[in-house]
Amino acid sequence: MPSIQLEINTGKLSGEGVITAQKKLSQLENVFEDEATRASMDQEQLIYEVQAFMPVEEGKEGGLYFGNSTIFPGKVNEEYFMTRGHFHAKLDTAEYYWCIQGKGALILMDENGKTWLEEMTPGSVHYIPGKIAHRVANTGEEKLVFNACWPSEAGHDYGTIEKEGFGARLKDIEGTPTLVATKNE
Ligand code: PAN
Ligand code: ZN
Repeated sequence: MPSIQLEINTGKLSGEGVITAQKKLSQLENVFEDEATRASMDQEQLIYEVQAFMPVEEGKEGGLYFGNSTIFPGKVNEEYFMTRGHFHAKLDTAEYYWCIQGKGALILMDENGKTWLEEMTPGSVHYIPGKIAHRVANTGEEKLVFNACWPSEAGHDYGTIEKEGFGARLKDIEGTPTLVATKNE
């Protein structure tokens, strides 16, 4: 079994089998409410980076995956840089997130569209129950770094969020991160 290293101060993973993927603004079409502003910004801007260690085949039951996500600071108009967000494809599978560095919000949504958030600060631990969509926004001035652990059978359903979105968006309203309900809620 390969072994990996977690850099304790930065949450970064290294070792055999760790994969890294980056999301630039160019890859996040229609993720932010103000698509015209997103399209007018620097498309090379890195929004987030994800590392994952997946020691068993994807979809296999009983295994666990381990990840590190870094979201860079910034906004598209009033909306903070954030992940795409997803339900798990095997809907009733849970996940842990824990914050290493920075300041942010874990945005959660149930199947009825009810949307709420948990604040992320270094050391905060977040249990995301099954059937709950999850997305993270960086509300601070520095990088937001968190680790995650999720079941190998979970998979990712991005399509539902692409089609229906979350019930609310996290915006900087006069300097305060505020959940603003979307029209289709
Ligand atoms: C995380 C997320 C990661 C990136 O590892 O996949 O933070 O967010 P998106 O996948 O929504 O782009 C996780 O929740 N895994 O299940
Ligand atoms: Zn997940």
